[in-house]
Amino acid sequence: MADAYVPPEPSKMAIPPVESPFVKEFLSSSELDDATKQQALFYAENGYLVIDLELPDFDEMCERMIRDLDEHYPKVDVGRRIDEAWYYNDDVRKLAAAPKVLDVLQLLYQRPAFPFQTLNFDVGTEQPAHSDTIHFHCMPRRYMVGVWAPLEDVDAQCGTLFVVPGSHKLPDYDMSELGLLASSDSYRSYEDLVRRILDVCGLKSQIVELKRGQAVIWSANLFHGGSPRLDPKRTRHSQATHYYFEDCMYYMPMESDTFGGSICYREAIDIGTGRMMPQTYRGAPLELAKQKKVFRYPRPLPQWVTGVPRSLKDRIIG
Ligand SMILES: O=C(O)CCC(=O)C(=O)O
Repeated sequence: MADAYVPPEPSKMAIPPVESPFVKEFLSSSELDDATKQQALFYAENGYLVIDLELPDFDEMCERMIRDLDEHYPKVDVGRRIDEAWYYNDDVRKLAAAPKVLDVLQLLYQRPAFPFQTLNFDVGTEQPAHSDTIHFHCMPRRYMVGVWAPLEDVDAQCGTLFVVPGSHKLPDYDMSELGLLASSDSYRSYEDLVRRILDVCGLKSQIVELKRGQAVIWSANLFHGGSPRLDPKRTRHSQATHYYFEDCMYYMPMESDTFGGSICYREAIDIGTGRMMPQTYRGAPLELAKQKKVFRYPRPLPQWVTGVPRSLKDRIIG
């Protein structure tokens, strides 16, 4: 006799609970308090959430970061930013690993999150709308978020961040779906298409005005960017940190032809602990050292980074 049919269990799906069609079901059966459930529902609907960071001595920390990072900004007018300042700046690392952020992400995604990448800015980027899933993604999908924390109060005048509420529900397009080559040369066309997609879907951007000490979390596929700098004399000191969740495989969509079988995997270091994170695909370990194409962090890594496979230590890949 055939085994009795066992109906599938939505909580076992490889979709973050807060991004799942069953989000209301998950929340009603969870033990979260009502205020947290409301926040989770807001995030599920809109794709972003403003939180208080609750970091001690944050004013002093921000002033120190602004001062110490100054010499590291490239001397260019457009696209000025510092990649991976956590290599040498402890405050950047501390902000990236803020316990409150990790707690909220655990509540929303029901998995441990870890910061793997930072960007610091001294002025607004005026960057057109984009989804981070075009830059770095993972399998299962959408286990990635961005968190943006201003180091000073920010508003429309300084070109604060904007988000496009609800846009996270669009497909997480890759370059081939958009009819483009998977290459950074296609990025301008990607931005043009995104603008037209958001327009035709009637999705409107909204600026995020924040006080120092607050941060905005956005989901993997939420479209966002930098609003125009209405007062070009204003600074906009800020840090964007990107987070992955454990037990995933991490990769670089713009360097990959996923269905053509060419995937550019990426290293993922937990900036908080300094551990090179293990990766899995459908529960089985994924060995980066055996992959053809791997995006690596710039070498040399800080000495406190651990768990780097020997074969990855001196190989130039990607
Ligand atoms: O800071 C900004 O204006 C944009 C940041 C951003 O798009 C990102 O970090 O993904």
